[in-house]
Amino acid sequence: MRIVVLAGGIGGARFLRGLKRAVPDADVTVIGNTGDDIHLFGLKVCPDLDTVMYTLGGGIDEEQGWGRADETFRLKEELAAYGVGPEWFGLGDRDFATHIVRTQMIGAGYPLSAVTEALCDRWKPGVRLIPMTDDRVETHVAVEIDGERRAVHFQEYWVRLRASVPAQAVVPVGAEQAKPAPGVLEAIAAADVVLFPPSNPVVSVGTILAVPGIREAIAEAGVPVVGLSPIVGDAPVRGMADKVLAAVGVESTAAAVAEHYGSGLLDGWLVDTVDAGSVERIEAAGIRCKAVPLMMSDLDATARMAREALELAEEVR
Ligand code: GDP
Ligand code: FO1
Ligand code: CA
Repeated sequence: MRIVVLAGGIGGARFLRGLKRAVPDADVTVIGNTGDDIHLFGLKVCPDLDTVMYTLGGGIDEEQGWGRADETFRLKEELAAYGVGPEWFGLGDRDFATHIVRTQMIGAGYPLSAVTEALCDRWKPGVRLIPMTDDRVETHVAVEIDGERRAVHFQEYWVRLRASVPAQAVVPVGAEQAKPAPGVLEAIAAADVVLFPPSNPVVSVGTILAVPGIREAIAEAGVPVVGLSPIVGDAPVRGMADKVLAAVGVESTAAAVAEHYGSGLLDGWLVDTVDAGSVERIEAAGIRCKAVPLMMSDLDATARMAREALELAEEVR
């Protein structure tokens, strides 16, 4: 079975681990979000691609969900001693190596998709990981600070400001001009099913869908498209997705997120059992819906979620 998954970082990566456990023989292509990418110290950092690569490759800091296990921060300390920041972004020594290799290869002329493939030669994530685009896309968030409206990089909004100021708009800068990376449209066209893991609907899945051609390819593939809600009990399970949902005028409920994607894109939607009361509303919007446990508390529970998603896909096929 050929499965295409549109993934952000932690939510996407953890779901993929369960999917691989549920269907070990499946041919999984992951289209990764690169809107979170940031250039720091002359290096290109791709948090969501790395989170997927490290999580599936066994290198992730399990508790934190991002960055490397067994990490140290000597380099960051030395940079800080020179007064060189930003001090609010924690790049570890092991992680730095990934960004150095990536930046060096990009400097030598390789596109990000080829670089990601090369990095995955080491990590062997067991899926094909393709960035949504080889072009530069950077999510910016419009905020008002001290009465002044300005746009900050997504990482500054998320990590430095901890989404503590209201987001007025979320803009994937460069997305309109971006082209899907080689293999993206081909994988979608060849897929048996497309899954939206419980990733952030705005700054993860939404950014991938903002690359012209991707949304259209999914709609035209004519295969079941099934998503899992990242919102459980009217709040994100972790992180601050409610803040960016508010910026696009969507309330933080499993039903509102399903309607935001819409029946033109989604065929099926899984909500958590605590949100069973919203199944009727979602089905009324033309999206087949089922309530099942959606907490990725361990690998078995996550594998059950993946099986439920694939079963729902069969029901709507
Ligand atoms: P990020 O790029 O690291 O923010 O990760 P993603 O965009 O892939 O996923 C973030 C989303 O995952 C958040 O909105 C969380 O609510 C959601 N999430 C995290 N853990 C769980 C879980 O156990 N169950 C569900 N349903 N959602 C989760
Ligand atoms: N998240 C944080 O909350 N603080 C950090 O210092 C931080 C550093 C970092 C470094 C590399 C990386 O791949 C991810 C990192 N993250 C950090 C996570 C990441 O910025 C965000 O959680 C996601 O991009 C949000 O979607
Ligand atoms: Ca992310």
